[in-house]
Amino acid sequence: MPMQMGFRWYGEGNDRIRLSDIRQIPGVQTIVWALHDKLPGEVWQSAEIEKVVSQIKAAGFNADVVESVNVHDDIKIGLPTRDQYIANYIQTLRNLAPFGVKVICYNFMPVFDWTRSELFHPLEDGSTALFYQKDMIQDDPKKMADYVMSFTEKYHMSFPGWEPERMAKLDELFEKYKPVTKERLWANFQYFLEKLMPVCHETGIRMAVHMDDPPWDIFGLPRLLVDSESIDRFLKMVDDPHNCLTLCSGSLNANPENNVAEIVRRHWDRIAFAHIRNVRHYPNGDFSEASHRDCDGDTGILDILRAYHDCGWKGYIRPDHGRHLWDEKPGSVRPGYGLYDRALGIMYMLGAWDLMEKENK
Ligand code: CS2
Ligand code: MN
Repeated sequence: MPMQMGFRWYGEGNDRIRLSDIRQIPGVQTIVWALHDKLPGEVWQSAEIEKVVSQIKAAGFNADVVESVNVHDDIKIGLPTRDQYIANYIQTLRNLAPFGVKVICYNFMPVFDWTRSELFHPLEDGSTALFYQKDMIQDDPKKMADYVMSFTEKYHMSFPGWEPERMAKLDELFEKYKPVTKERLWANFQYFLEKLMPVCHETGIRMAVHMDDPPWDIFGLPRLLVDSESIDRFLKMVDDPHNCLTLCSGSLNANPENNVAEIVRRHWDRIAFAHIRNVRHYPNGDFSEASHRDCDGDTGILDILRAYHDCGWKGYIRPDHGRHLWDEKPGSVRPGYGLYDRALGIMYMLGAWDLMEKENK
């Protein structure tokens, strides 16, 4: 099977974008989905899975990739309760497999998923994009969480990894993470994955960890998947073809030292899922997200696509965050997940890909 283009969809009633809209973007085969009302640690029931998968299939797509089945904090912290949460996670995998799910994207970041200081930062062309102002994300996690939560309240829109239920207990969560050094977190990660591998072998599901975003420690919380060395360590730690990566170009390239194309060439056979996102750096360490066009950012999108193509890579790929364009405004669009810029991103990626295919013939 060749590379498969995907599009992330938040589900009926939870996403203004309809499957029929996505159908009109050339080349999309896979809907990247999740049960977004599930809290980390809850079992996804077959009937709930069936409902969403049947909508996806009826619209003419496959439902091969789930993003994300979130990992409960107790597993990351390594509390005795983790075994029950791991058992629940395994049950979710077993429930997903009969519906043809092949890849699970997840992350292992303490407390927060992606972190930004601004969700609708104005760009020169009149669009807006997610923005990271370095000096805003230093010592006060509350301020940032309040900013994201005020958005959630105002627009009745919650984000995966930013569940209000968890954010309400931020102090408690930070307290629980206190003993979790970087090495402990690695050990807890290994424990989790080793428990999962047998069920991955049984079901064929590949676990694909997302890179940490941004790829450095924030608010004193350790982050693991931040560069080439840590990716090597991760893949060796559980050296199993079912232990894979979601290689997110924009997350990694938030640190301009990271060369994503090089990582693709080294580990393409362990990359189950590729996120393509472009980032523009400012000299003071701030960064903004950008269109997928290579020259609009500093991520090296064309080199990355060429690396995947050269390696004969056959995984799932999707445009990651895009800018908000035209009528996409706070309240009408999920930050980073508008229709237009991601659709443009797909056309850009497929344009480059088709040309490389043609040249190879
Ligand atoms: C996503 C991540 O929006 C994004 O940046 O790529 O939030 C991703 O879904 C999670 O980290 C995976 O668990
Ligand atoms: Mn990503």
